[in-house]
Amino acid sequence: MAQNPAVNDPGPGSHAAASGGAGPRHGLRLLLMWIPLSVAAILIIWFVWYPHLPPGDMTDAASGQQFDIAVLAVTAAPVVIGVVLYMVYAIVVWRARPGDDSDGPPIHGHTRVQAWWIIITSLVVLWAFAFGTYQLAAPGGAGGGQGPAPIWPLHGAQTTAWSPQSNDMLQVQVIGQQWAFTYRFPQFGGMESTGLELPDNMPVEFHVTSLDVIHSFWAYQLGVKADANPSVDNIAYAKPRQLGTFVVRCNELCGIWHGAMFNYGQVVTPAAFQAWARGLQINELRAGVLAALPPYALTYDPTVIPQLGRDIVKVAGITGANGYYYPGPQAGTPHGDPVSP
Ligand SMILES: [Cu+2]
Repeated sequence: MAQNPAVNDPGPGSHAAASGGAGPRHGLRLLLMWIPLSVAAILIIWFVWYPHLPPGDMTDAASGQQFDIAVLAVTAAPVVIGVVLYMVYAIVVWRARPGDDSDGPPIHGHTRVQAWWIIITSLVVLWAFAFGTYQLAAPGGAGGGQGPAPIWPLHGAQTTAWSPQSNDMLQVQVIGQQWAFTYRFPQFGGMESTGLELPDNMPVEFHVTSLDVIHSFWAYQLGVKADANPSVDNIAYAKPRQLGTFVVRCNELCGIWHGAMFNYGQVVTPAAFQAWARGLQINELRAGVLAALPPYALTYDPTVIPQLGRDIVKVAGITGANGYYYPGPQAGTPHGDPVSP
């Protein structure tokens, strides 16, 4: 292998200049370019990008996620800029000139550079770990489903009758089934609705469950996402802080109409919410809906809900998983019939 002629002997290429003490101070040059680029990137991320980042700031959970993304982007930007800047600098300054077939200078370990490399990368990783772990817990589990016994609850008073004047926790049961979400409100007589309204500036406790397969309750603007499993009471929290409309989507492939499994919700004033919920409760009481619904429970087994009546189960096929949504093989449909009930 050809040896580079003496390293101190300025050759025709740039290698010698790069390694010698007499050449330009590349580290300083890179630093002087890296600092203003990083500062500019951080300012742009924080003041221009951050306010528009998903998922917005409609709830405490959503704005927490928005903050996390902005902080991690600010952390990552100087690293990305450093890598790209070094690559561009190397291509421009250290590339071999035409006709230069010599090897680069032999490079040995550099204790100080290696030590700083390990220290800085370790600090960045530890920061991301500590920040991410803390932000996962606050506020109230960051809008994620925590299972039936949350270890990061949101502050709020647990009551049997919800009132807009105090800090009462609103309990909302989210029921997923193929292919719709419905919502039950135990503090309003177990009333069930097809749309979701929430009171502004009040803590909300979602109890997410399913009647059949696994769905996922994803209220994007609320920053809430929780799996809906049959016979599991999955709890998630959020506290709205803005009036407006939000979308609820199923985020777990759950069958042929999964893509159509969405509806809309609204954050309204606490008084408007109370009027809406009470109105529905009274209507459902009058119409006999409350009496026909199964008693409010944290989970349901649709195959044993006596209130539905056997005829309904046979005809409409609302038994959920392994039920009549997908009738098994029969005469004429040897592979089952996933379409007609
Ligand atoms: Cu679904």
